[in-house]
Amino acid sequence: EYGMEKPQGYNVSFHYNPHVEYHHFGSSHPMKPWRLTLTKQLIVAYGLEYTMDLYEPRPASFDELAVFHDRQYLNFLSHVTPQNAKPDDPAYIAFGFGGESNDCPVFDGLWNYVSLYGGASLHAAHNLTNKQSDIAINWSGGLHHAKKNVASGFCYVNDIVLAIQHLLTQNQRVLYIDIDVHHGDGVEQAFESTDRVFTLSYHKYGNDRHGYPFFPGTGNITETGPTDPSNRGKGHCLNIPLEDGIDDEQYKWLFKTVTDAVVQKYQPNAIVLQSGADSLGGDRLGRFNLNIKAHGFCIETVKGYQRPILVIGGGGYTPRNVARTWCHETSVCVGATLHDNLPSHIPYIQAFQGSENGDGILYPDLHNTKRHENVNTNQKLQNLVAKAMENLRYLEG
Ligand code: ZLM
Ligand code: CA
Ligand code: ZN
Repeated sequence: EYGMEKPQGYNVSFHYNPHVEYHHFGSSHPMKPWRLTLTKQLIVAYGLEYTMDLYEPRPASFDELAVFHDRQYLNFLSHVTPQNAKPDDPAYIAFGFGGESNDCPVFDGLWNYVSLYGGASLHAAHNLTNKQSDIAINWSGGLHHAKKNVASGFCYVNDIVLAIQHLLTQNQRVLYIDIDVHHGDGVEQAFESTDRVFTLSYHKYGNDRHGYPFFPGTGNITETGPTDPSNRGKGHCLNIPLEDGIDDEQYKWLFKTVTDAVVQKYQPNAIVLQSGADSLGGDRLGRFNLNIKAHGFCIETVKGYQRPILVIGGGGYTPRNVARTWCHETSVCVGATLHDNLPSHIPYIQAFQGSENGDGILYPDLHNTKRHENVNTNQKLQNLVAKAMENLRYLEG
């Protein structure tokens, strides 16, 4: 109906187990797995499912997750329930649960949820190493804050680290790029002592007017990995700290300038792209002013490097715009163009209708300086790029 044809050249695979949708972090928690339901509905409504190989991956096993995570931590994750949780237990707190924020609640089916998104990223990574796909997509993954034995920032298991570990069995160098509005600290930390992974994160950084840092509080331009010159990981990390309100033109320029330089100097054999949608304008937790096509420009740019790519989700707290963005980015991966009027036969079409919700179109204007004034000046961004280029000189040896 929409005239989709399989474009030449790219084999794209889509890795998704719909059971992830049925998990709830709690009624007012910002992380809503049903945003994946909306995403899948848009992808199906536009006919994109016929342009990709679709897989429904099995959950990752305990042993597969233990390639990165501590077994004691996984033991805890696999047994804890809302009924048996002991919030005063020191182990509970040490594993990142509890505390006043309740960022990482214990909910029903937690273990099932983490093994599903972990399994999907692992399956996607396998498809790349088997050369079955050029681009493998898992919108349910991208949980970049999880540490080997600590849950953090809505992330319990780090599917990205697991996927990169698998890619390293066949690739000498893997580049990790993170456009989520938060710093990709868990991935950076996991590979801080190797030169076989380069981590690059773009994010909001700095304190709010009450002096509280934007989560997780790390990722300044000066943080480039270990400082000890005998550590192989030295210089193999680049952080791009940004301020509130960055707009499309600034972000696109910055992303292309810096990422082009990293790819040219590091020469990765494979790329993992975390495409967190909380960097869009209008996100419930984010602070940027990006439109969907500017966010998608990052995927287009990375596709242009002609390396195997694992595309994964991440944050994104205004579900209708998460769905729009990831549908658009799926179309970018397969090389299709989508019309702006949403197909009418979408089950949850009301989520996209009305002036507050984007008027039934795929690309509503999300730029809103009333919500977040742009305090990034072009001069500040130029200075940032100059510092980034300076940091990259370390790669020349
Ligand atoms: N305060 N409920 C991004 C992870 C961001 C930690 C600041 C007290 C929330 C947030 C949870 C329902 C990714 C922090 C917060 C609140 C310490 C964060 C539960 C609202 C709610 O309503 C909420 C009771 C909750 C959490 C807001 N948490 C907003 N921002 C961050 C974590 C994850 O996008 O990067 C990848 C998926 N946490 O700022 C505090 C430090 C406690
Ligand atoms: Ca980021
Ligand atoms: Zn985020």
